[in-house]
Amino acid sequence: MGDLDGDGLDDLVGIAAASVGVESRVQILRSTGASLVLTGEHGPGTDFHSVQLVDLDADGHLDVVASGRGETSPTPSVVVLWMDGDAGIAEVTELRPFRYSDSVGVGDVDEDGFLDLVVPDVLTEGGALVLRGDGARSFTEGPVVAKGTSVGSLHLAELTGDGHLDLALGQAGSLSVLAGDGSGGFSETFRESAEVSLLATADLDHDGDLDLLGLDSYLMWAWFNAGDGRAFTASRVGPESTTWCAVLGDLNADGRTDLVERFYAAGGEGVFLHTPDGLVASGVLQVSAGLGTACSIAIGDLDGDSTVELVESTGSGLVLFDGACDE
Ligand SMILES: [Ca+2]
Ligand SMILES: [Ca+2]
Ligand SMILES: [Ca+2]
Ligand SMILES: [Ca+2]
Repeated sequence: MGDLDGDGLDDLVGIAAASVGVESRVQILRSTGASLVLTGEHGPGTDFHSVQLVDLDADGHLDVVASGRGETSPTPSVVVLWMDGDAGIAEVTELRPFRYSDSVGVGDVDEDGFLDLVVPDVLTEGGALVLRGDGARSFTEGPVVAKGTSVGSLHLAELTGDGHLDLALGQAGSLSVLAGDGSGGFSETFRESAEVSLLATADLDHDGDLDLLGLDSYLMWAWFNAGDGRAFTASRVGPESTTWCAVLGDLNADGRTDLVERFYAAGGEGVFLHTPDGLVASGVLQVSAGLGTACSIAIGDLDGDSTVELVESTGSGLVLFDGACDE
């Protein structure tokens, strides 16, 4: 979610999931405060799995980075929708095909003032490819990080405390952290055995550094940063149940990151809310049957009441939890 038209209300960018014979589409849904109106659509064309909203060309309007896993379709699996500031699509850039490219890192890794992309690239050389942005809607292929490895999940964040963006990689059989040098290069500072997907970062223990969060064998783990990105302490968080997806956000406006998980539960599937203070579980927000295995949760303020809403895609529609997250 993000404010695409500058009216102060968060708008929604979603993925209309693929079905048999139909590929997925990215849909732009503008919030009027009372309802959501479809204002743009891209696709079908690839199996989109995730979207990110970021102003890539620095024109003051949020743009959309949509990415897919590239498993069912060899078509471009990373697409940038350049938005017009009124929740419409002004221009589309389709990058070349990747595979498992649903987690795209966005940040200025070479510190030239323009945002860059880092994309897992199992299809060609392995590792993750740096795509340097020029601020004018085009990208130049840069170095391949961790060449030859199978990267399934990736997250770009400052983990080492030196001000340069670093990379966390969920590779086949390992979790690793690579320190960025500020010019687009990365070198490994940490590695341990794990099979991590859905990598994310947040300061989970409120000690001033970003920690790692991810799924290992469908269970949520946190890796607490010692501060320099070289040592992390692994700790289980969340329900002892298969988790499909998760999202981080500040649900109760206390300035601390909360975690919402979609997980398998007896009688259906649940949405689990972690409150702050060391990720102590606060319990099940909702358990309902028939949510399906499609995985999409978003947090934002759709109606402008200054409390966030939690939106769940059910595969057949959207479920909205409005301001339901006070402790
Ligand atoms: Ca923009
Ligand atoms: Ca850059
Ligand atoms: Ca760093
Ligand atoms: Ca921390």
